[in-house]
Amino acid sequence: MALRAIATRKTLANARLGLGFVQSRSLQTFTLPDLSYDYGALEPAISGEIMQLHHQKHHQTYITNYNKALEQLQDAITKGDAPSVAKLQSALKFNGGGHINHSIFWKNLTPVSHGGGEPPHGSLGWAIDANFGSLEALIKKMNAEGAALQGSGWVWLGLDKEFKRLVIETTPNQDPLVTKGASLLPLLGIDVWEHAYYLQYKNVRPDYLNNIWKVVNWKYASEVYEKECPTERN
Ligand code: MN3
Repeated sequence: MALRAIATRKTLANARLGLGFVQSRSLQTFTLPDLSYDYGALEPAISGEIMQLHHQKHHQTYITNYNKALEQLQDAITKGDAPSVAKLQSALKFNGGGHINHSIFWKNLTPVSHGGGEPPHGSLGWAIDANFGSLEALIKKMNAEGAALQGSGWVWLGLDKEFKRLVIETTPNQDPLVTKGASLLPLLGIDVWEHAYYLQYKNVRPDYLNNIWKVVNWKYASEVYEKECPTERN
């Protein structure tokens, strides 16, 4: 995730700590991560127009509003303004979640020429078979849950780090997977907001869900899984 440390605009002149100096604090803000492929490279599964708007406009807006909320949060904390701290929580969850989720989503996709849609090899492939019966069964289940999700949200393949098992979950709005459990690690997230498919698929979310698997980057999901559940070598 792109991180940038900037000095806050306000030098915290009233944050004297009784030690005779003024503590200068910095605020970490976020920037739009680059994609590792061109906007049009996922066609025909996802159009270049969708990818460009989704990345440059939608994701950027979550980041802009997240940074704003973080700045306001720091301000409110400095002032001991508890009501403002409480009021900011929903903006932090929504925009911070939007940034977290989209940063994962871009890595979950890759052009066919770079292995998009190639089934996972190794331990993630075995875990999928053990948990769901087959990759086809997993896809069917995620598509069904994604299609049934009311309004906007995400459908996830996650790893429960505590029990070392795979789970399928959905989250509403921009809630990140961790809101469903602290031990849940996202391997693959599919954005089912209309902005992710409407320009190409109109109201037919199931067609978008069927086609997105052609550009899913299972290599990324496998790497995240392997890191958490290293293959035992005999
Ligand atoms: Mn989106």
